[in-house]
Amino acid sequence: PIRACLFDLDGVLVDTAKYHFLAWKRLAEELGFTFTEQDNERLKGVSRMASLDILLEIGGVSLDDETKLALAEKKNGWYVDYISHMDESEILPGALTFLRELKAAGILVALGSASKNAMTILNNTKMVPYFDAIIDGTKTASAKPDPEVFLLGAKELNVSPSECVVFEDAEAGIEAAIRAGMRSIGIGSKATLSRADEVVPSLQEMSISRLTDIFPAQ
Ligand code: G16
Ligand code: MG
Repeated sequence: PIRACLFDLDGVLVDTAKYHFLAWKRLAEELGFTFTEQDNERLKGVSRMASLDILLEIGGVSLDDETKLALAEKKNGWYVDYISHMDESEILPGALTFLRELKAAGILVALGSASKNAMTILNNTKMVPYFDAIIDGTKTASAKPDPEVFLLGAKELNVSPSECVVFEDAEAGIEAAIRAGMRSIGIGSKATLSRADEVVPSLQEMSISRLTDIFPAQ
């Protein structure tokens, strides 16, 4: 049976990708090259330092580690400033309805995000009360596609991976779910999330009855 649902944050519950994009674009412009929305797709679900490496590769720039750390901090400063203005209106359609339905049914809920800023986002959007466990980038050593973030979630909820369903918008996140031995539902397009057990355009298409259709109890 399914006892727990684990949610990615950016791209599943909120659209913070647009703020990451604004901040990375600003950094790229300072460094003298352009960074497009299409380039930004490559950063989704990827950790901050790995994102910077991809950005620098796109710009054809190579820098030492100390400079890179300073640039990552600069980008994060801008990003933190953008997300400090977030509120409940930025929760993606269908997310709250589904979280409430899960809570009412006694299905456990965890966050599994790569972001070190997840708590700020959950606080500003008032989503904290929906979670039985919160695992974010401050608690993990290895980034997705490593399964660590989801395995820690299952551990904290006291459930086994086979009882968990992961909701993810990034390919690396689906891969992490598979490596964790969990079921997964992709949020977005079938083309990029082909390895997920099922793909839906948004959480608006999700409900417990849909979940049991996708994963019938054996
Ligand atoms: C999010 C975003 C990524 C971002 C990462 C780290 O992951 O999708 O673009 O680079 O977190 O964020 P921060 O710089 O705030 O630590 P997720 O796992 O919520 O999709
Ligand atoms: Mg994501």
